[in-house]
Amino acid sequence: MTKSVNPVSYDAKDIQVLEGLEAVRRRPGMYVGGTDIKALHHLVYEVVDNSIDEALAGVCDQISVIIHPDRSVTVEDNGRGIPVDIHPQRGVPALEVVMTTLHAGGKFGGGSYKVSGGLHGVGLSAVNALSEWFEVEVMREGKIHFQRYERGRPMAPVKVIGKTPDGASGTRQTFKYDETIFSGELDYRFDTLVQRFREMAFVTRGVRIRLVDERDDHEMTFYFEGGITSFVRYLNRNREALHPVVHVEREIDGVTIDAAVQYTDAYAESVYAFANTINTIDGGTHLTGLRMALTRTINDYARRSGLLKDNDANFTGEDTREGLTAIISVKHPDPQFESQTKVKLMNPEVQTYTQQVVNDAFGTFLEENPTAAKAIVQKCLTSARARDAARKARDLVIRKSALESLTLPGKLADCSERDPSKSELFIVEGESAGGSAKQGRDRHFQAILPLRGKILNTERARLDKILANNEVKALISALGTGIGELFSLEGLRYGRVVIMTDADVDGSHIRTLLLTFFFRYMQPLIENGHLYIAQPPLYRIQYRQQVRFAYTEAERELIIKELGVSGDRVNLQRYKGLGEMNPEQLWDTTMDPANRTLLQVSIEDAAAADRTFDMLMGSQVSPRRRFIQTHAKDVRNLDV
Ligand code: 0RA
Repeated sequence: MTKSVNPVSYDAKDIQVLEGLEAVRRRPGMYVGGTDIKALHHLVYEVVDNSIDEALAGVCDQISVIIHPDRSVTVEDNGRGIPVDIHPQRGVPALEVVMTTLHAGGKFGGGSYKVSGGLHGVGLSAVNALSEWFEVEVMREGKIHFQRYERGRPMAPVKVIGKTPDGASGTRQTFKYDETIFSGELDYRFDTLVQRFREMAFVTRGVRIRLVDERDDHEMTFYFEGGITSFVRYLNRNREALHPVVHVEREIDGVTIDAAVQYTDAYAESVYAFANTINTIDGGTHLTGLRMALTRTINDYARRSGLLKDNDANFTGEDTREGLTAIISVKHPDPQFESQTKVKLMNPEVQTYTQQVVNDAFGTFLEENPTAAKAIVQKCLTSARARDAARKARDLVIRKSALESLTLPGKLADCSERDPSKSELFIVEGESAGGSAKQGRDRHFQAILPLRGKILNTERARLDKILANNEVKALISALGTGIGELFSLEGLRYGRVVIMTDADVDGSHIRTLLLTFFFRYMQPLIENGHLYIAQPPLYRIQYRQQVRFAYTEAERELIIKELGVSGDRVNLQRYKGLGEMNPEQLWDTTMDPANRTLLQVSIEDAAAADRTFDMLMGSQVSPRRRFIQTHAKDVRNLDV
């Protein structure tokens, strides 16, 4: 490294800062997990996490996130504002320290700063380093302070640019990710952000999170007065509850335990665990604590009340989970996670605390509400009896499907390539789309499996019913892997499995069902990157001899602009389904490896679909219909 010969501008600390930011830019993977679309969303989460921390501290109740058309993002809160007083060691405003020093967060403003996040917790400085530009406005003590950074470096000292309205305070941050670092066709996905902010709003009671998408003028606001009690009601809105939501919130040793529990008449379990507002999809000690407490209190109650007789066995954990909907959300000053990608909370003390808190609250609830308690125990009894029978039936189906997979289904249009690493299977919905796909494909390496209509439109679909479904059986046979415990990648006949459905509500419903199926029965297929979603275009745009395809609304406008004619002189066709495309168009736009875009499905995508599926299934028909209709104009909402 060359020595700095400039005596005025840099001292040792500044050099450290620049080296820190340079390290982030050189190895973004270490700080935000990569340079792909997921990492891009992490930038937003990181910035929002800081505002959520203000909300958790009880000094902020409004957060706005705005996605601008130029792909910059604004995050605004009405918290106390990032401190701007001069930092004693560094001699610059604290704001600048936060923005330029790695992991600066915990080091000032009291040890308790930074509760949310924690998974990535890399701080604003990492986002700053990875942004082409980053502007901060702080409203504090009557003044508006401003600073702009480019690629992590301040362009000028913090400057006062105005007065705040009476008593107002807060922070507004706008940043544009650096396109030299995050490359490729990247853009924010509204639905991905919606999912995250909805959850954050649920587990941070009283905060209002507004998400605005200026790209297509569309916004959503999340505010849940009841916190996770609202969350449980929301999850159960299509189910019959056996009792009101049981809620408890308590702090032990600086750890806040927030739990909400409600049993329903459904079969499935819907339990979600959060640590510092992050959805810990792999669970952890908080989830274990919750489950153990429920099993234990229900067993205790059932014994004491004589509902379980002396020679009856205790309920197992599984018995007490059928029909259970619950949220466990903990806030921990020092969360330990299993690893970067697997989201699992490891702090051992959290299990003890959670168990204690839920034991007390749920035990008391059962004692004081005998009618509800009896209904819950009854449910567990039924579940225990059904479990043996169900397990036997299910094993039979799994074994049978393994046998049946020896014969290929009749409607599979197979390819000639036998090497799985070179072949692809398109799962296509509907007869006409299946026809186009069969004609349009390259039969050397592309196989087509058409599925008929709503493959699994079963209310409260039980696992064995799903597996017995003919369409699903065909799918299992075509893949050659078996399912469940008998799944093996060795038998996989196609290296790429592509779900190709219409861009409408039915299409996204079927996609959700398929993703759920793969998530539950063929997880290794997803984990090993074999599952994809095809991206058919939304529009065909023709002007004289030129034909172009647009995959998003924004792209449609861009193309029309590029063609240099007014919108009404082009011939615009909106594809309502794959079946409307002729075979050549389907090949050109969606199937040809040289032109197409495939979305690789991650395990998080599939888990999210599984949750959506959970919401789609319910015992009452009309609310389910309502869910689908409310989202009908926003198809991408199901496109998790
Ligand atoms: C450190 C200390 C204090 C507030 C913050 C940071 C803070 C950070 C961010 C980031 C986005 N919005 C924010 N709002 C506040 C507390 C300062 C005090 O005691 O007044």
